[in-house]
Amino acid sequence: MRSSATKPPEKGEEGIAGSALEAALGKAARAVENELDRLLPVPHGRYARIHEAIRYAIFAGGKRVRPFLVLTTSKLFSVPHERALRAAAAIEAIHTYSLVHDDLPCMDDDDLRRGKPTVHVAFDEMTAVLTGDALLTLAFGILSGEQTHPSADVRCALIARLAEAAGHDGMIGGQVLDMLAPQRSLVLEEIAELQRLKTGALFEFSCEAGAILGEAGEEHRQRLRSYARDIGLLFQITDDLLDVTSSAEKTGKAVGKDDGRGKATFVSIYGVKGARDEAAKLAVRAAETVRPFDKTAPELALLPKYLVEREH
Ligand code: GRG
Repeated sequence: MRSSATKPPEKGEEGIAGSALEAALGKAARAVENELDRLLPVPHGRYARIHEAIRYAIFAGGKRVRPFLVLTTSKLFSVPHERALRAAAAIEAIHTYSLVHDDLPCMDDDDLRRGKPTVHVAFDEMTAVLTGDALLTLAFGILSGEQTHPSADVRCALIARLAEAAGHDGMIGGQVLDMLAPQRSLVLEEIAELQRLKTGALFEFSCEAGAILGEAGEEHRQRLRSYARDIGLLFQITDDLLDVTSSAEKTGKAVGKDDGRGKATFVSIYGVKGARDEAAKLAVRAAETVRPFDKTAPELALLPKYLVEREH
C-alpha cells in the first residue's frame, strides 16, 4: 500500500477535465496525421522534392486545433468518422499552406516555424511557394472526393464554405489588411476585423464543417459560428500575448516580432493584463455558447480555457 507521503496529489475536477481534453486533442492529432499520411503523395520520381516539402510542412508539428474542431463538431451530428477525417485533413492542409506562405521573405520573412526551419529555408523559395499552392489545391481535391460525403450537394456546400473562409473575403482578406495596414494607426475595431478574417475565418469553417457534413439546422450552425468567432479572437489575443511574453523555444517560432515592427496588436492596445482579461472573458462566453452540446461533446466547452492558457 502506498503511504500518503508518496501518493501523487489528487487532481481537482478542473485538472481531470484538462487531462481529458489533452487526451482528446492528442487523439485527434494522431488521427488527422494518419489521414494526411494516407492522402499526401509519397516522394517519387521527378516530383520527389515537392512531395518531400509538402510532407515536411505538414509533419513539422502543429497543435492540430482546427482538425480537432472539425472532428468534435462532426460528433455532434453523428457524422461518420472517416468523412469528418477528410474535412479535418483539408482544413489542416489549408492552414499549413497559409503558414508556409506567411513565412516567405515577401511576407513575414520567418526562419522558424513549428520549431523547425521554415520551408523556404529548409528547401528554397520556389519550393515553398509551390508547397503552399499544392496544399491549397489538395484541400479542395479532398473535399470533392465521394468518400467525403455521398451527396454532391453537401460536398459543394463544404467546398463553397471553405473557399469563402480561405479566400479574399476571409483569410486572404485578413492577410491583405495585415500587410497593408498603416503601422500603429489601427484602432481596436480594425484589428478585430483583420484578425476575424485572418485567423477567425478558418476557425469558423472548422466549427461549421461538422454541421455541414451532418446537414444540421441553421440554429446549430449559428451557435457554432458564434463559438468559433469567440475562440478565433481569443486564440489571436493569446498569440499576441505569446509574442511578447514567451520564447522561440516554447512557441517554435520567432517572438517579439510585432513590437519590433511597430505593429498594432491586441496587446499594444489593451496592455498585457487587459489582453489576458479580454481573452478570459471570451473563453467564458465561448464555453457558455456550447453548453447545450455538453452531453455529446464536453470537450468543446473545455477548449476555450485551454487555448488561452496555452504556451505555444
Ligand atoms: C499568406 C495565404 C496567407 C495567409 C496568411 C493565417 C495566416 C494568414 C498567417 C499565419 C500567421 C499567423 C502567426 C497568424 C496568427 C495566428 C495563427 C494562425 C497562428 C498559427 O496557428 P497555430 O498556433 O499553429 O494553430 P500550429 O503550428 O499549431 O498549427
